[in-house]
Amino acid sequence: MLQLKQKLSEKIDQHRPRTTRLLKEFGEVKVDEVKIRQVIGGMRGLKCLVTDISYLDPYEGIRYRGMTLPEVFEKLPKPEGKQYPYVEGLFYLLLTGEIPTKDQVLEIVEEFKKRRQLPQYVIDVLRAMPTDSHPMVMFSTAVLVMQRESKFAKFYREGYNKWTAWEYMLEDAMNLLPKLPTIAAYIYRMKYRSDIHIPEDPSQDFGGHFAHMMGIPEPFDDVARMYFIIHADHESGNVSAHTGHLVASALSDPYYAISAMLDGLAGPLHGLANQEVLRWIQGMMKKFGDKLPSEDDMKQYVWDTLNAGQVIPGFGHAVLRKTDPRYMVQREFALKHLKDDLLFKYVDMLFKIVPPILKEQGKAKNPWPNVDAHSGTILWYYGVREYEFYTVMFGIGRSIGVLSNIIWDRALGYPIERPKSITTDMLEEIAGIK
Ligand code: HAX
Repeated sequence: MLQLKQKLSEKIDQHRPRTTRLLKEFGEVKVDEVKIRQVIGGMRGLKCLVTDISYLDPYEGIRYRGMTLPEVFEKLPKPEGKQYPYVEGLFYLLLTGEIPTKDQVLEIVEEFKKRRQLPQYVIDVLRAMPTDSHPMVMFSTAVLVMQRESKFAKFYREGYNKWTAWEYMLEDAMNLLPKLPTIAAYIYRMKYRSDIHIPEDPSQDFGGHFAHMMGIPEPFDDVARMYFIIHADHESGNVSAHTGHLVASALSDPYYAISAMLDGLAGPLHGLANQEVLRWIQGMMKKFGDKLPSEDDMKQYVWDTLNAGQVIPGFGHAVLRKTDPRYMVQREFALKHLKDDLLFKYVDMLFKIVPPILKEQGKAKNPWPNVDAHSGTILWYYGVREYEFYTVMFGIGRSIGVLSNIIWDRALGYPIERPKSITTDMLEEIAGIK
C-alpha cells in the first residue's frame, strides 16, 4: 500500500468520530443566520460548508492545512536545485494534513509517472472536436470521456460500502490527476504548436512533465510547480470547488466532478479572469504605443474602464479583503526573473494605481489585486501567449484541491447536497411587505 494511502487511512479513522459527535450531539446548534441579501446575493458569507483542506481568512489569505503559502513553499520537499516544491508533495499535504518526507513524495512521483499516459481514445476525441473549441471545453471533455475508467463508479455498481468508498475515490484521483498535465499539453501543442508533440521524459515530476510536454525550457518547470500549488485550493465555497463538491455529493465519480468543476472555472468572473486581465492590460499597452504611460494617463485609463461600466479585471474578491498572497508569490517570482519586462512594469504600476481608484469609486469591497492580476504576465513572458489557455493551467492546479476535498467528502460520508429554495413572494412575506 502507498504510504499516502496508509497515512490517509489513519487520518480518516481519527477524524470520523469528530464529525459523528458533532452531528449526533450538537446537530441542532446554530452556526449562522441567513439574511435576505445572502439568499438573493449568491450566499455570500454564509457559513454552510465544511472543509479542513484549506481556510481563507479575509485579511490573511489562504492557508493550506493551517499553513500560509510561504510556509508551504518552505516546508514541502523540492526537486534538486529547484525553487519550488514537488506538486506531488502538496497532494500529500492536502490529503493528510502532514508535510511528507522526500521518500513519501518520491513514492507519489513514481506512481504518477506510471499513470500519466493518455488512452488513445482521449486523443481521438480531442482530435475530433472543432478546431476552434475553447481549450477549457477540450479539457473538460477529455476528463469526462475518461469516466468509463472510474473505479469508484464500478465499485458503486458492484456493491457500495459507504466506509470504504474513499479508497476508490483516491484510486480515481491517482489515475486522473497525473493525466491532467499530459492532456493540457496535448491540447496546447495540437492547437497552437502545429500539432507537433513531444515524447515524454520519464525523469520528470508533475511540474517538470508539464513544462517538458509544453516544450518550454527551465525555469518554466518551476513556474508550473508554483502556479499549480498556488491555485490548488481556496476553501470550498468558490465556484469550481463548490461545483466539484456538489456533483460528487450525488455520488458522481471524480471524472464527472472534475469535468464539472472545470466548467465552472471557465467563467469570466472566476478562472477566466486571468485571460481578461492580460487582454485589458495589452489593450492599454497598445493605446500607449508599447511604452510605460505616466501615472496620470494610467489613472485615466482605469477610470475610463470603470466609467464604461466594466470591472477592473484582477482586482476585488468575494472573500479576501487584502492583497491576495497568491499575487504576492507571483510578484516575488517576477521581481526575481522578469523585473525589466514591460508587461510586468504595467502590472507593477497597476498594483499602485488601481486600489486607490477603486476605493475612491467606493463600490468594490476589496480594492486589492487577486491571483489573476499577475498570472498571465508570467505565462506570457515564457511564451504561453494564447490567453485562452491560461484557465486550463488554473484547472490543473484546482483539481488537486477539489480531488482532495471530494475524497474526504466520501471518507466522512457527507450526504447529497440539497439546500431549500423559496419564492420571491415568500421573501416579501418574510420581509413584512406582503
Ligand atoms: N472593478 C470594478 N468594480 C468592481 C470590482 C472591480 N475589480 N470588484 C467589484 N466591483 C464592484 C462589483 O461589480 C459590484 O458592483 P455592483 O454593485 O454594481 O454589482 C460591487 O463592486 C460590489 O462587489 P463586491 O461585493 O466587492 O464583489 P463580489 O463579491 O460581488 O465579486 C469579484 C467578486 C471577484 C467577482 C469582483 O471583485 C470582480 O468582478 N472582479 C474582477 C474580476 C476578477 O478579477 N475575478 C477573479 C477573482 C478571483 C478568482 O476567483 N479567480 O478565479
